[in-house]
Amino acid sequence: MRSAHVDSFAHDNLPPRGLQPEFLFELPELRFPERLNCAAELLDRHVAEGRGGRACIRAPGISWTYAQLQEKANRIANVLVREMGVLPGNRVLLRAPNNPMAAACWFAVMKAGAIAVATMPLLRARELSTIIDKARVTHALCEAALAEPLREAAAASPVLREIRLHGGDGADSLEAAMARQPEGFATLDTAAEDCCIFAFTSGTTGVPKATMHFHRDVMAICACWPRHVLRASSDDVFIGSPPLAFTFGLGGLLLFPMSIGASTVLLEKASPPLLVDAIIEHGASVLFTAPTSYRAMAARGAELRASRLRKCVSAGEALPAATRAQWREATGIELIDGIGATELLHIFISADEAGSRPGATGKPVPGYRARVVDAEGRELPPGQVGRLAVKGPTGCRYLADPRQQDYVRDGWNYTGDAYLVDEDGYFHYQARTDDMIVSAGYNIAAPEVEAALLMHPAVAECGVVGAPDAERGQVVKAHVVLRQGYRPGDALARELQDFVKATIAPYKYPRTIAFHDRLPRTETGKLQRFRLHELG
Ligand code: 3UK
Repeated sequence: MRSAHVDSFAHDNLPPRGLQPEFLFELPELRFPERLNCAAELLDRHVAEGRGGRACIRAPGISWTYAQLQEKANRIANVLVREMGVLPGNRVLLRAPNNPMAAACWFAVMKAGAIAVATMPLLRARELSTIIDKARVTHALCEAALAEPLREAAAASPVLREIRLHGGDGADSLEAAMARQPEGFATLDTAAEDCCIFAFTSGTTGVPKATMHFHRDVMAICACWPRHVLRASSDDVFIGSPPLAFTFGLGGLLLFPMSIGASTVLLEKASPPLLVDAIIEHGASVLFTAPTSYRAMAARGAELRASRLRKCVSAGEALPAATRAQWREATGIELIDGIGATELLHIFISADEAGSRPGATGKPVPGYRARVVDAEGRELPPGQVGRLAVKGPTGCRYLADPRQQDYVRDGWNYTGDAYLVDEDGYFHYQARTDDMIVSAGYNIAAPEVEAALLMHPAVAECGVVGAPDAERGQVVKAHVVLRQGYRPGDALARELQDFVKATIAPYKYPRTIAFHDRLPRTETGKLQRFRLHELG
């Protein structure tokens, strides 16, 4: 393989071959050429084949065609290469809310053969510093309104040379530089195995890990889940809440629509009420968001029934059966659940609307294999809970990180999830392996207790953890947010306890219940269980 990278940092820091997962390319659509640039495939190809006039990216007050996005990306790529001195293989940090310029910057980095390090808008200087140091970030493109923490982090970095701001004004803005540059740019002829993104894990605890992905990986995820499970069409309008810095959002809101010539709506703010408004206003038909957001949007089901919404994807957290039913009753739409991971880039177990089963995530996505194994890596029979192991065309490569050995063993990717497979080959999520509560010798999966609580009409949101207990080791504790019209108190706590006992095995019931106004969640919609422990 002849790399196009001049800066070999990524290549030099790949995990050793023996610690990398096995990669599978059995499907014909996964036989990629040796030379591949994902921007050529996802963007340039549409223009070259005469689809440049089609709508590509929409946002409040903005609508760009494929040709317009290409022109912006080309101009930015020229700024990167000619003005900022970005070399192929350099790391370019991206910091912006989901908006059209964020997408143009991402494609510019791909076109220049550099590596995009997208960051969550809410990160502060300290967190940005960790990322800049780890990824040896050399350059940054940043939304002006979010510049301050990045400037602070940059001041402490010997490697980060230049930050260019967009979305503000001034003679030194990215937009001013773009206007000086030509509208043409020859997308770099990269190797399929050249790195193009470092995606940091959204990890709820610990030092963040950087996952490394190739141009081929980006195209591989487009060829698997969207093509075989989602099956959207070029007339679909995609929309959703996950940040583009989260690979769930990058895939769902940018790569997948563009891989089929469809259009996407990028929203800087996508809280449940704003998301519903935007779905209606933009006539969106394919939605990506997390379970907690579906629960909050269900109240406006009647409006959504009258909209063009037709496909709804849930990921990031387990989808409780009650949430699936609530959404179907509210909107008439069956949710498409899928488990993905930053390490594997996108969804690898899922089910389409017709194949869905309440309480199950689904089956391995074509292109991937999955199994449930015991602590020694032996496959378990149906019905037994064990560790989830996955392999496919994408897989875990941590940037210079000893934790590679924990995630990849014998060629399989271990996601850290406890699962069981039923007799029909459906995979049922139980918990994160470290979220199993052990109470008086019983293993209790926190999400199972949460799913039961959510079936009670009083419960809007809940999070279950193991609280330390002298006698039982741990006891099940539930943190509950009530729906409007319900009052917290001992009577309701007892009612919820009895309800759980009648719904699942009685020993799993929460011995203590605390009521809250909201639960702590990450920017990606995940419950922060460690913070529930802190709530006491
Ligand atoms: C959990 C799920 C049950 C699971 C992601 C879609 O979430 C994504 O990536 P992260 O690296 O987290 C991975 C972990 O999150 N999880 C995700 N989806 C589900 N658990 N049911 C689900 N449907 O613990 C997994 O190991 O933040 C999701 C696409 C791309 C992604 N990066």
